[in-house]
Amino acid sequence: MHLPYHQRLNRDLAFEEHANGSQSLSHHSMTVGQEETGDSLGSAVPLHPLGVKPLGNKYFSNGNDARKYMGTLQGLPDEMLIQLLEYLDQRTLRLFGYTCKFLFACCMADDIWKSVFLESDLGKQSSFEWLGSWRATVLGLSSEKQIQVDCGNVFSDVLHRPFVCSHVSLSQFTTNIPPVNEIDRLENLSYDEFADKWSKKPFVLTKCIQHWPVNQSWSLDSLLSEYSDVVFRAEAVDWSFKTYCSYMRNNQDESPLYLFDRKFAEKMSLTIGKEEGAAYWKPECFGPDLFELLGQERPAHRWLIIGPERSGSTFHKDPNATSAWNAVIEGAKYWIMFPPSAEVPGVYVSKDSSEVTSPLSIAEWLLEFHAEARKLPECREGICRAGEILHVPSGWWHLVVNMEDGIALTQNFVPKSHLASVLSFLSDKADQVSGFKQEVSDPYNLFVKRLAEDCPDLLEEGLRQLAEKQNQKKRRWDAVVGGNEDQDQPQKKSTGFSFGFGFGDGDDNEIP
Ligand SMILES: O=C(O)CCC(=O)C(=O)O
Ligand SMILES: [Fe+2]
Repeated sequence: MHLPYHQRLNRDLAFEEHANGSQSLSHHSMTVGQEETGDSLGSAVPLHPLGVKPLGNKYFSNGNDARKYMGTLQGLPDEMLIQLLEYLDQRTLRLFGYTCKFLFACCMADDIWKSVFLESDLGKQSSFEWLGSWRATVLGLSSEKQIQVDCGNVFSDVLHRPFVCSHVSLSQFTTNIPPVNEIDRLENLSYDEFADKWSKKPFVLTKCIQHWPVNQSWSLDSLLSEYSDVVFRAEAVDWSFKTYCSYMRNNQDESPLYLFDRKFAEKMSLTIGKEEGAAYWKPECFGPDLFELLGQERPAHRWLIIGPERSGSTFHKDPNATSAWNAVIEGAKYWIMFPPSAEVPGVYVSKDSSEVTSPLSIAEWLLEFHAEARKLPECREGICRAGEILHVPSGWWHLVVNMEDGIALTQNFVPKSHLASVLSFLSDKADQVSGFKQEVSDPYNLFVKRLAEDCPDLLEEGLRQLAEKQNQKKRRWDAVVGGNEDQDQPQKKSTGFSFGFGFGDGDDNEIP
């Protein structure tokens, strides 16, 4: 529940310069409240920059409600109003906001301006001046030109929630990890130890990447001075590193854009591997990576990851049933993980398990589901700090959040112990296979062919395990649908309902 405001502070209102030089809204001084946090937030969330309050606060107010001054539009729910605003062009959106306070607060919602930015000419440029918000950047408004209106009588969860999410303290989620949940931390491992005991468990290695040159030489500052004009991919945009850094260091987004680039080695002219002058190499303990047999035809497998505090990855499993390692060069990442068969609270998977339906933002998931998730016996949590590397076993669910601005390197791989899972994924979930170049039309058969040429014994064992997995699935299916149907692929029969198989070793129970 949201509690009423109890502190008060003064706030001066400023002018916003119109494009034509005139000014709107008069300058005056008002008081707005400092809010007290609700139970779920754990620690103080600062005042919304416009003074917008959660809906619940309306019932503690003196009846002065900005919604009353919206004319007929007050009949529309907040969600719908925001949706309508998404159809407006930037000029109309800006002017519409000057009609009343409630609409002003709606028209300031920066997510709407992010879409405006992406569709504008600026959205196609790789270098430009980032001015601290999407709206300011689109309109070219420096901070002294930005209007500040006291919206203390605007009560709206839709408007207030993103602000809470982008300011909630992460430490309440990343501390007090129950000891049984702690991801194992080891100094280092040999390949034999990994293969015998660790390939199906997450772990952090604290003394594994110390000798990587990048571990010593990379920092956000050093990358900025060396690669400021290199253009990297950050979700939907390709930005120069200097533009990304100015965004990273000054934004209020609930889900900040995450730099996730798979062509970084070419772009930065890096050599990766054990040769002279290499920037880093894959750790020996993870052993042979069977996707190396695919050479140039292997799917995308390594990424440079850079992001601000609060950026990260919402719950997902890594592609094509691959395993991964993730090495932190600067910063620290909080990981929360679940084995393949777990039902993760707040994560809703589509019937064919091909996608996570409407994933919540990281902050929303943490606020709504973290406490419940942490109590589950399968839950694993841990922090991977600079100079450490974390192992993500094939099929494991994971959510990752950066506790500080940081840099990481990640690589996906196929260890021998997960060959059958990867073969099973490539053959039984062909529609979900991802990351291969378009020319690779049949990844399963290509992989089988390469395995047959280079390591036939491994292939034989992998196919034997694959057949076993498929038989197991069929037996489970028969047990559920009553037995003697003549079908070899349970997925092919649609029954129009969905259920989960809560048994087995977990890496194959994703039948719809
Ligand atoms: O560092 C992160 O955000 C995690 C990345 C990740 O999970 C992935 O690349 O699959
Ligand atoms: Fe991942």
